[in-house]
Amino acid sequence: MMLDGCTPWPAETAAHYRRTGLWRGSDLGALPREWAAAYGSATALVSGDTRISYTELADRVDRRAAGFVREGVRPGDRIVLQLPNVPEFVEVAFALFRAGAKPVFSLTSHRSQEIRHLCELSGASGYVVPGVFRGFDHVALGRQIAAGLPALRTVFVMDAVEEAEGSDGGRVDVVPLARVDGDPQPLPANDPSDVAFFLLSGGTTALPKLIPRTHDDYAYQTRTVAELLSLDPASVYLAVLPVEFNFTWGCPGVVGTLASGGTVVLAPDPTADDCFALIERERVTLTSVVPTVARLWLEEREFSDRDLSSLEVLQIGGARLEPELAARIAPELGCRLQQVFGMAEGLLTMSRPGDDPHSVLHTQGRPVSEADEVRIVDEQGDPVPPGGVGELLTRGPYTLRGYYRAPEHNARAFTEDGFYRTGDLASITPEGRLVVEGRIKDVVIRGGDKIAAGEVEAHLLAVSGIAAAAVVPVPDAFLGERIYAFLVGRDDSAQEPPLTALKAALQQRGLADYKLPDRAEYVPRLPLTPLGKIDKKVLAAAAADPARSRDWARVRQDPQSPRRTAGATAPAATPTPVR
Ligand code: J2J
Repeated sequence: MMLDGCTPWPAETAAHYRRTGLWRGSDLGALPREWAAAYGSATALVSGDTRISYTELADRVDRRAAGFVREGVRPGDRIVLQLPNVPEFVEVAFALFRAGAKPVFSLTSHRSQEIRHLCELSGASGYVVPGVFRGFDHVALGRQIAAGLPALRTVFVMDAVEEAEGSDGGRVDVVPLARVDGDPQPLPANDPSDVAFFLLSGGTTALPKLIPRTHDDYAYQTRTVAELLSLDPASVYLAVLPVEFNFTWGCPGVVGTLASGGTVVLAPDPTADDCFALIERERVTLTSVVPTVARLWLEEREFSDRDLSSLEVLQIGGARLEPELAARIAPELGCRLQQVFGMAEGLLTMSRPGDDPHSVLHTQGRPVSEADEVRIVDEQGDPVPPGGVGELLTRGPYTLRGYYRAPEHNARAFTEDGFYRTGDLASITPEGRLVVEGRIKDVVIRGGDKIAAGEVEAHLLAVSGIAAAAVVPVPDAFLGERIYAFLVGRDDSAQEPPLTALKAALQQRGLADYKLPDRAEYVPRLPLTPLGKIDKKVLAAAAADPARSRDWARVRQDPQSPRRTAGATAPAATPTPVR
């Protein structure tokens, strides 16, 4: 049985995946014990000076699982998990799987807006935090959120905290992780087709969506990718990006490496200094980064005398990789480049060892599973001719069939026959390799971080002095894209808030820093398409070229004109289509 609010695969499809051996009846919570039986004293995790063997990891997971049960965590409970790249992340995630609870993976950069939404949407009963991390007090945030959300009963905190009473009036329990400990006890096994945890969607909507991942589908994904990369006990994976990112967690990442008996090294941050030192010290063989981090590393390489010769494969994905950057990887870092196109929703494509050099530089490779189905369709949903560009649709054994508790959004995001509309534009080469050509979804990809334009716009509109807002990506040599906001000030406002004031207001509202606009431009009104929607193509072109004329902003609204504008005089929310 799947958790309520999730969409299962159709029964006959699930039966097919089982019959063909893709889904093997896995239980993620049972894995650490199975791994310990196979790999025992080998090193599973490295973090700073701490080294944890497979046996120790399984013991810690068992004790923590018992501890969570003692603290009232029950099968089916949702627990928001917000920890940095530390062993506790891995231990807590597996302990929660073991206890049948479902962690909701959140970024450490998330603030009150995101966390409150995640807690509310998931109905979380617990929230796991680092304490004070990078100057931000997550315990205080937990108390503040719990004060308005009765379902949230416990904040579990990694660092020691003073037992101060906070804004919740003492209603919420603040429990140090050190106390989440108990003698191992037999716990019921998980149903392999049930949800194991939730990933966060890169999102196209104003509020982020939750992606349910099942035990069987995630075990299949990680196993398949680990096999594709021939991981074995000699493999050493460096977790550079946040562990909660699907790329780092399971592509093959942490889970795939542990399943292969290898060693996972946790990097505290992606800087070249720290990562090169770890690659040298731990003889790292594989790691995964976004293009921005790869660029940073290439810039630092000539100033570093670290020995990177152990590194065999560098996976790069999460954002468009410029062929110019791709071409520098093998010669300058001395390892093989693997392009990865992926999404927390499922589908992964990647180049393979032995692929011809041209395709490694210019394509994102083939789907990892024979059972992945991909379609490229035009605006009507009809297949484009072979090689043509269109929207990428996909379904398969590890691609979701529906977001959690989002029936209306699901009706738009999936076709009737269960294909997920990715919002990415792609083409397929005659050899079956995917080439990402752009996207139609309203998202900015900034250094690999996904920012839903609609989410930032909604917050901008709540800032005083702003009547209309449109957020678009603007190309950037280092981050790939930055966030550019076009704003229309209110007629009645004495002054339009400058960028610094805008950012401060958004931070004040509790929006994560990575979503703050990098630039803002005030215009008298926003351009509209003939159908009355804000014309983001026009805005994106204008953002990319400050010298480009802003005609649409100057011309007074003319009901006869095919290109209309929205702003103070015509609010973006209620445009009337031109006939
Ligand atoms: C262009 N755009 C890309 C690529 C992802 C592995 C790797 C990445 C992700 C990820 C992931 C891209 N070129 N190579 O989960 O396991 C954009 C697309 C896609 C969106 C998904 C993994 N690789 N993208 O990035 O859920 O627009 O997953 O739909 O964060 O990133 O973002 P996310």
